[in-house]
Amino acid sequence: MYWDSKIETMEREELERLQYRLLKTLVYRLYSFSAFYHRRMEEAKVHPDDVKTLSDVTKLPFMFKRDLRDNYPDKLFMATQEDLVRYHVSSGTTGKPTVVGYTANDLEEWTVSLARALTSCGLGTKDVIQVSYGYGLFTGGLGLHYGAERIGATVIPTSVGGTERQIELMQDLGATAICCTPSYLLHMGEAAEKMGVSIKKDTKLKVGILGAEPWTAEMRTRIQDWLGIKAYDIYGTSELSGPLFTECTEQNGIHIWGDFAYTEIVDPKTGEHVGDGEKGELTMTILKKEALPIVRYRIGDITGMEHEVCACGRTHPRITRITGRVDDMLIIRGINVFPSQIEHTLMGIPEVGQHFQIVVDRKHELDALLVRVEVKPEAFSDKITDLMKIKEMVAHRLGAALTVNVDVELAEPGSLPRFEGKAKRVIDRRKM
Ligand code: DLL
Repeated sequence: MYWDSKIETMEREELERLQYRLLKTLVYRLYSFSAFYHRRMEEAKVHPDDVKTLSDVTKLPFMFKRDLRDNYPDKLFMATQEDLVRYHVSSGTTGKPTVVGYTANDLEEWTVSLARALTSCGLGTKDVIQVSYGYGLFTGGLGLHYGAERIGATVIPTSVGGTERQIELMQDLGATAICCTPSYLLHMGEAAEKMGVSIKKDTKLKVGILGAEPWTAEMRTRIQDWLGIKAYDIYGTSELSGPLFTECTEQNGIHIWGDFAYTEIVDPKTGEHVGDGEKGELTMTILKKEALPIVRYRIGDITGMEHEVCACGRTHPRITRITGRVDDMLIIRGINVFPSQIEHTLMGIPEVGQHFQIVVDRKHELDALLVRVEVKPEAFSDKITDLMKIKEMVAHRLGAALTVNVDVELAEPGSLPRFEGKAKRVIDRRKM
């Protein structure tokens, strides 16, 4: 159990005073000791003395992924190699990777954040936690490993892959929780069934800590019903340290520890703040990071923020489920389509399975959107007429939800790709 009631249930005003103190210290440190931030602040004509309240954070310049890439590998670091105790490297979907360095204090802050988060999911010393995120340069495995050990749980460090062995160990060692991507858990559930194992009936699994990729509320319902677990959303990015924040047992938004991060949601076009609850681009300042400070970092993920106190008693702000990335949006004949809208619609159709693929192409100079989706084994009868009806219905539902024409291909159960890490469901041939 890792429950810091003094911090986690702090009044909002008190938390904001603490954030202001941390921000002020950070800004002075950066202005004095970082050539990069000093130059950026001069360009923005802001001096640390101008930060007089927490809302003055908006005077500070934004930071983008390209700033990290342009300064590859370690030009933004504010710690010497002697002070660093670890590197993680994100592969990045495009361009150069980003390298993150950690001091011992950075690892400690990261571990505490996750220890609080896992506790808020009801986990503790009685739990056996299987960590099936990749161990290595990716932050998922090691991050959750240390967080889980800190709450006194017993860790099974399986990492990704070797799915049959994962299922055997889950049974033999009595795993009560699993940490992995939602798509890997779907794959594991199916692999277990092929081995004659029902995760719901034949294992002790009761909790999933699932994230590192977008997934919808409908997918959560399916996973929970199928596997008999409670599935919690976990969020983070390598630049912020790694996986950091989760929902609590209320499953009502991801708690962002305010003593760790100051969160803003901005309009991706104007950079202005949006209202409470409104969707925009997640922007974060990590208040205590030593080796690689992160200030007003435009993460690119789309979400909204709430400030109401959670029913669990925690007072820190919460963000809603990430619905996609600013750069994930597909523009189909001028209409904006997010992959999450497609998942949302598909998962509301009982005849289809959990696996799908989105293919965008250009045909006769026009964008064409194709959705391939597996049908459930029970719907995959030999009656062609039934399948035709399902196909038409899926195309109709998607067309209505997205307001663009969608071609649908029904795929046989088990025929679309499965993923051990982050799923790659979109193939945009226009970019190839
Ligand atoms: O994915 C860190 C992580 C590990 C998070 C394990 C959760 C669990 P990166 O590889 O740097 O770090 O990728 C970060 O993944 O900007 C989002 O676009 C996406 N992402 C992460 N968690 C979620 C989530 C890790 N819960 C990028 N929902 C982020 C939606 C997520 N997208």
